Amino acid sequence: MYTIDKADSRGGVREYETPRRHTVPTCAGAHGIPDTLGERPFVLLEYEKPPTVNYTLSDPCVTEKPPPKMAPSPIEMPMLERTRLILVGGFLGAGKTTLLRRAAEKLMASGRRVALLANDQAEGLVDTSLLRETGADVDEVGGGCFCCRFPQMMEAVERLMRRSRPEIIIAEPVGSCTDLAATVIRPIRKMFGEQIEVAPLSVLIDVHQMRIMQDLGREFDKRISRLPDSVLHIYRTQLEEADVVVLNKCDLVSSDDLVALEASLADLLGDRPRFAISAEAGTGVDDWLEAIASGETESRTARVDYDVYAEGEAAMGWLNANGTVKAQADVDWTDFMQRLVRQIQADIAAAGGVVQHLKCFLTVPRKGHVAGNCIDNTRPPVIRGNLEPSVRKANLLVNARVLIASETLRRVVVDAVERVGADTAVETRLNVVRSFHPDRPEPVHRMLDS
Ligand SMILES: Nc1nc2c(ncn2[C@@H]2O[C@H](COP(=O)(O)OP(=O)(O)O)[C@@H](O)[C@H]2O)c(=O)[nH]1
Ligand SMILES: [Mg+2]
Repeated sequence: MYTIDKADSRGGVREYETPRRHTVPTCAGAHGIPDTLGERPFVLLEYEKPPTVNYTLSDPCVTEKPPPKMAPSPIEMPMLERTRLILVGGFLGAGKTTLLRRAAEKLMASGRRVALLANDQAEGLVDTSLLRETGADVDEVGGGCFCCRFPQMMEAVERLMRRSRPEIIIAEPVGSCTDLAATVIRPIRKMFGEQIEVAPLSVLIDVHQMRIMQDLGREFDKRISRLPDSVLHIYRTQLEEADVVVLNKCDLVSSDDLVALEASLADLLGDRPRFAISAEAGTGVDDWLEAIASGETESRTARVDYDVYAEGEAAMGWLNANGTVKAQADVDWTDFMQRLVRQIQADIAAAGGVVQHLKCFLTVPRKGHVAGNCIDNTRPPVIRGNLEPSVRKANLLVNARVLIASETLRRVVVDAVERVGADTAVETRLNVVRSFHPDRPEPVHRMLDS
């Protein structure tokens, strides 16, 4: 049980119930900031009484954006006194980033100030680049999930609040992360409740992932899903703590299939609010936004077994790489991206891996981008965006989350990038390649009581 008393806030030793029970000394002063933050300023983390953040137009840190020229609001949302934090969880590839983009566009078109927060186990995120294209202010927490990097998350929230004074911040936790209610939502409500209001927790599951859950419900042969039980534990606990469940990619199934999938969701979740949407097409997104526009999260505690959760995360090889591509002549960059994603996907399958999410991104600042995505070993990649054939140099990002050994993943990606370069007469260079297995989740806080 988490307790906080006056002795804590005067710099004593606070005990947290974390997966591996340990004590966290609040030696960085009354703020409880882990030593790793050193002397860096951190305004929001006041435990006893969070300071009221009064931003004025004369505040030199505030960049006042011109009011958006927008159509009248189609989204019904009350005026907000506190910054509203909308967390959108869900497994890798469920469509969180796509939904964040869509939601930000809609809210900004309604005249709302919106900021977005991405999160990953390492830096160099495709998602951050994609989110920036909405025109919203974007920040990123790298190097670990929100729960294990809670102070960094709140630093990023503060940066966003100072930079663009958002009414709404939409945040996307790492797709393999669960137990958000206990490790992120309750700590925020407890420590920053005066400034931040946490919306009902939305958890996305796409129609393919829902089929896996549906089949498991029918005691279907688990091997078909090719997912270890530890990974399915993450799927289950993510849904368990959801206030609102969003079934995404409904454009990919027939209306009969959709009825069946929704019925399975109802079996799993009882009468919890559910939405069937297509984040890509925008269908159903307004209804979801209106539903989470008011009210606060119930913060339900999921029954997370940290040993199994850690095993599920560690089953995944994680790779973030960045580099450049250069061409001497015109190149069809969409075709290049198609080949690149297909090659990596095929090589991963040949090496015995199972793709959870593979994202590649080619970008030329202010000129455009091409993004390639695939979420399993077999479905063809989805390619979006455009780069003119005359582009001679672009930046390349590769993010891969795969059930495979991280060293194998590294070799596969490096070789595939080189091979596709050679086949297309494009000079490819990877400057930084980080590949690893996520560490055991060690949340900074874990509050099991509402
Ligand atoms: N058909 C379809 N594809 C979608 C939809 N939403 C997302 N996607 C695709 O699913 C893939 C993963 O999406 P992304 O937003 O990156 O997932 P995340 O890992 O949860 O952030 C991408 O190829 C998206 O284009 C949708 O509503 N319909
Ligand atoms: Mg994402």
